[in-house]
Amino acid sequence: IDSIIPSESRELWKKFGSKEFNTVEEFQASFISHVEKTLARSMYNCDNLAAYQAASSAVRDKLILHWNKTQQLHTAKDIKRVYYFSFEFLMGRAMDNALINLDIKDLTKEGVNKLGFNLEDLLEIEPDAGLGNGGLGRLAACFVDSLSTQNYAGWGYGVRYQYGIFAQKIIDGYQVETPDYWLRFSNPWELPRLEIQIPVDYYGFTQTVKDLKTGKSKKQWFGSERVLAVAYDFPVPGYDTANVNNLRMWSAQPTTEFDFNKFNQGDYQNSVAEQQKAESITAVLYPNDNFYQGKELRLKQQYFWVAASLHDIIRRFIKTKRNWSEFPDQVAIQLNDTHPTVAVVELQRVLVDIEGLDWDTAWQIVIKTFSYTNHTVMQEALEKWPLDLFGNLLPRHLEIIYDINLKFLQQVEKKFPGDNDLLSKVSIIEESSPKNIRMANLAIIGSHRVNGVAELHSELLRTTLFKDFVKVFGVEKFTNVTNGITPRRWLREANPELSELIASKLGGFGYLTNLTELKKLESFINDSSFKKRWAEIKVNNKKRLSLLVKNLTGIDINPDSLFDIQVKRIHEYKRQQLNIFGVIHRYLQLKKCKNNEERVKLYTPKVSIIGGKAAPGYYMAKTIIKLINSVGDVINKDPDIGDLLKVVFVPDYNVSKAQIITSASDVSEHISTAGTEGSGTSNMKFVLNGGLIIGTVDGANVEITREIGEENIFLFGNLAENVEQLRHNHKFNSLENNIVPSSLQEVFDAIESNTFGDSSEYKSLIDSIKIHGDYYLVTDDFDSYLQTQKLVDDEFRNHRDEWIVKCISSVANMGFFSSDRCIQEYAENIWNVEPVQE
Ligand code: GPQ
Repeated sequence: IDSIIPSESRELWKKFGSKEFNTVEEFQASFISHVEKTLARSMYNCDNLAAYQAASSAVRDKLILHWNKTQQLHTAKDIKRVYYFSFEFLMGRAMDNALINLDIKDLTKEGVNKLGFNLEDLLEIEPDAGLGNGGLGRLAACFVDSLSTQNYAGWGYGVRYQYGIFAQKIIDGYQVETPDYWLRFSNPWELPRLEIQIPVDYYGFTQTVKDLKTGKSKKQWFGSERVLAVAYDFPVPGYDTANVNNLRMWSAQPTTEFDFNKFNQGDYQNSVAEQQKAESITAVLYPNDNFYQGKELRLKQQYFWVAASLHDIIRRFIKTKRNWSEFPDQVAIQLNDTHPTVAVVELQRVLVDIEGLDWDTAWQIVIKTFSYTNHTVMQEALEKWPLDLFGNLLPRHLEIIYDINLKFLQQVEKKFPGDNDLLSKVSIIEESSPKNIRMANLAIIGSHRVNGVAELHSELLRTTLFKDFVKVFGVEKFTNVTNGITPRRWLREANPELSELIASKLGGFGYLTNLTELKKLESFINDSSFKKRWAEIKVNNKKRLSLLVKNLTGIDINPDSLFDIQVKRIHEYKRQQLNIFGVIHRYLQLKKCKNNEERVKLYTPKVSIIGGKAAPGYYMAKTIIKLINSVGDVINKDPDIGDLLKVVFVPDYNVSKAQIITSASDVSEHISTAGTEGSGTSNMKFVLNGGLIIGTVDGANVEITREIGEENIFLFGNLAENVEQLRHNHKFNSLENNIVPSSLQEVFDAIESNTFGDSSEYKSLIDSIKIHGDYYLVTDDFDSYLQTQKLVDDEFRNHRDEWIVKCISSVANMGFFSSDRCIQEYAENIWNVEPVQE
């Protein structure tokens, strides 16, 4: 590798090169050195926060050494790298994960213990890196873990938001958002690369200029506002490997250039204030999930991140002194949803306007470089930028989009002469007023592969949302990669006892990197001591959750009850309303019983646990949260009910809480209207941790069923293929023409008679079902849902041994859902990259 250090000096470098700690004592030395020198403290004023920071810094140092070696190896091997462009990385906490992946947890525990600290307490101090909304951001986090673990040269590129997803407080039953200023203490897990400063321009105008080299005229963009993108690197350790990849996050900074105009007019104060505005670009994560909101600042964020990332990648490529045609042999870029799609245009701009390639050559490079993942078929989530807004902020990019579109539509016209309907559907420009730029169309046209995130979802893409593109490009361009989860965080870290039990049976932790090995658990299905231990662990995990619930809400729950959990973003399509209506129905039935004896005879004691954030502007989702809390308030203090039914809303659901919650379910709910959930990934987490699921035939539930067997899952509800017809039928709903089943009507009656407080708060929720078409088919699925809940109760109460067998045999068949498998599929079928071996 090139270096400015003369060869005779290199021996010295090697001699004094840093050594990583490998023993308890070496860790302690590093820890104390950080307390004293990094933190400027001593044993006399080292509190838990300082101890957390010192321990993290010690571990971080070790990671950095691995990181350096990894980057040297990748550069020396001169291999193709993959870059995962994601607007969100929902990483959660870093420390415990690093300890596990580096296999130094025991060592660190002992190390801090002898110095007077408790490791578990220190781990609790770390704030979550909540740089994402939900499944999409968490998927990106699982993917970078798998990229590292499987020795790929794979970087993530993202945005270093100063405020991640808001913290949720529940006050009087309502969601209240408070800012998540996660960087309030220095963050040991990031490396500021303040010297990596990439200028990003906005606004301005375009002009035809003469190229000095070629003498030809070409278009050029002159931006009128400039900010700097500064790199912050988050090392991503693999498990059981020295491979440490990089997650590079960009932060916006003002340029050091002056606004001379203002300065000359003596307005120094304002010239500085203007510059200060740059920082707002990466100030806050937009808190919407599965919903598009066309705000200029968001487009600014997107271009900022994408321009900086591409610039970084191109700089790295240029160092290899290759011909541009080799760019796609060195670089694969995955677009995580359409958020980074402007990258397609930016690369074309750089190649044509700056590097001087001809249009067609450049465009072939672009297409070979990019591929695109779609995560939803829901219309309200699709990004469509108003043309004027876009053209004002990025005038040259708009021109390039016009050219891309023109050439594309000419090809389509050639293949399908006169099919104007097709042309208007596949056009990047939506001829509405005002006109819009359809980012999904641009992403498809600019990529060589497009994938959905579960089989059903990918099939729906091919037959509905993207069917016109299938006509144009052929079906091979549209593929599926079913989502997965990292078993390191979601089993080893989230469920230490179960992961150890499994390791004891499978001969070690090898299964964590080869998850299909879980299959061998099937041979223990009749081993009664194994089953006993399995059940014990579940109870332990339920106790751990009970403690968390008590701390967060003051509610006492009984770990012997059936724990029924639904945690995910609150959304009408995910149907938390169906869940809470079911809870109310159960409550009403309990109240109808003659006496306690009858109640106890008929009902399985159950705790309904629901958690998740609503987008701050999503009124209906917030109404659902309020209803859940109000129902809980009534039921939890009803002396007739006692332990037979408890309702808990877990406030501020996030990754670190998920790590306690996922191992504690008996059943979890994944009950979206069929055809609406792209994949779902928490369904996989719950089953992997020995919980059963109650679900609709939607997203990855379908493949979970295929893998674990129909007998091990509680499916209910209408199928995706019937949804359109059912919705159509609802068009004629009205108060007169009532389609609400009597079971649900009973629930509505209870709400409307103020059983759970002022019913006017819930009017819009009930109206959306009763008179506004019930778009999410609550009425159609309610009775089927209740029946299935009955089945769950019965199995849990009367067939506990079979229940445990179901759980074990499900876990045994979950190997497919490792995110390692996803990454292998992407690597082979989409990126064309291979793992790097020393
Ligand atoms: N997903 Cl479009 C999000 O979390 N946010 C979004 O804005 C969009 C999708 C989810 C999707 O709803 C889940 O079904 C998937 O499992 C997840 O992406 C990862 O693919």
